[in-house]
Amino acid sequence: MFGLIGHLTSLEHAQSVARELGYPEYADQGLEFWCSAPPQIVDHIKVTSATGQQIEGLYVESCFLPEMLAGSKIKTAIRKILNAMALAQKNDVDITALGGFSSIIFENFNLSQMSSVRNIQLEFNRFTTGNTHTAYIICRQIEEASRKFGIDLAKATVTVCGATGDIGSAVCRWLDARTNIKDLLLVARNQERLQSLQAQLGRGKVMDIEEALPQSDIIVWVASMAKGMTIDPTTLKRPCILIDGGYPKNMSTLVQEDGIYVIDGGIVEHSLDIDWKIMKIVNMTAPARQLFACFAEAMLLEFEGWHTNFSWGRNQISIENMDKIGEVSIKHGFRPLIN
Ligand code: NDP
Ligand code: OCD
Repeated sequence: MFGLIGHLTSLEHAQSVARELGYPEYADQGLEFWCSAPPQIVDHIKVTSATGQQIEGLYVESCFLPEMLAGSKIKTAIRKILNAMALAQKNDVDITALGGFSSIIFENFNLSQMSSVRNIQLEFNRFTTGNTHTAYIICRQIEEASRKFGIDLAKATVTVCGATGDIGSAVCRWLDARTNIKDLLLVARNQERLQSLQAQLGRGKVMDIEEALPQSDIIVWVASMAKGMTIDPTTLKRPCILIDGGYPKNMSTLVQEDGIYVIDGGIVEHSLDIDWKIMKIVNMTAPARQLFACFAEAMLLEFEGWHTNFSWGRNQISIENMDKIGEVSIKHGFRPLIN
C-alpha cells in the first residue's frame, strides 16, 4: 500500500475545504484550532496502471498550514509532520510521499533526529520526498513547452528560482547535462549556497529575481515560499514560459496572456481515472487524472515494489535516478501536463 501526506495552502483554503467536505467542526476555526488538530486519513485511493496492475493507498492530511511557519510555530509544524508520518506507518503503509512543505520541514528542522513518536519508531525508508519524479517531470515540461511555444533552447536564457533547493538544483544539473541552453540564471536568497551551486555546475549566473525575470525566456519556479508573489507581466519577455512548480504556487496572480505561457509545474496526468477525491479539492482541471508528481512517485514505487526512500536528503538527486523514475513513469501511464 502507498501513502500520500499533504496539507492545504492557507487557513482560508483549509476552512473552505473543511466546510465543503463535511467537517463543520474545523470550518469556522482559526489557526490555533488547526495547530492542535491531529492528522486525519481523508481518502482511500485505487490506481490502475497502464499495464493493468492495480494498487491501493491512502491520503493523510497533516493539518499543517503554511501560516504556521510564517507565525514561527515551528514546533507545531514539526509535530504535524511527525504525527502524520506516524499515522501512515501505523496503518501499514509501505511507501509514503511527503508532499509540499512536509519534506521541506523534515529537512530544514532535522526531523531525522526525531524518529520516536510516542510508541512508534519511524522507519524513514518507508518515506520518499517524491522530488526525483518532480524534477524529472519539470524537465520534461521544459522540453515539451519550449517545443510547443517555439522557444529554441540553444538561444534561451533559463532562470531557476529556488535553484539551490532539492528540486531546483536537480533541474539545474539536468539543464546543464542534457540541454544546450544559452544561459542559466540562478536565483535564491542564500548567497553562499548559490556560489557553491555555481561552482558545482561550473556555470550559471547568480542574480536577483528582479534582474533575472526581464531577460528570461523560460522561468522555473521551485522556491519554498509560504505565499505566492505578484509579478508584473509587462516586465517579462514575450514569448516567455513560466513553469510554476511551487506548492503553494510561487506566482499568485500571473495568468496566461498573449505570449506569456504559464504552466502548472510538477503536475502529471494519468492515462486512466484514479478513484479518489483529493485532487478536486486542490482545483486540478481534470481531478480524476491530474496529480502532483511527488504523489505519483509514491504510486510508482508501489507499482514497482521499490519500497525504499528513493528520494531522500537534500541536493542528491542524480540524473540517472531521474531517468530511472522517468522510465517507470511512462510505463505506468503518467505524462507531464502541458496546459
Ligand atoms: P527546498 O527547500 O529544497 O528548496 C527551496 C528553494 O527555494 C531554495 O533554493 C531556497 O533558497 C529557495 N527560496 C525559498 N524562499 C525563497 C524566496 N522567497 N525567494 C527566492 N528563493 C527562495 O524545496 P524543494 O525543492 O523540496 O521544493 C520546492 C517547491 O516545490 C516547494 O514549493 C514545494 O512545495 C514544491 N513541490 C512540488 C511538488 C510537486 O509535486 N509539484 C513536489 C515537491 C515539492 P533560499 O532559502 O536560499 O532562498
Ligand atoms: C506538492 O508538493 C504536492 C503537495 C500536495 C498536497 C495536496 C493536498 C491535497 C489536499 C487534500 C486535502 C483534504 C483535506 C481535508 C481536511 C479536512 C479537515 C480534517
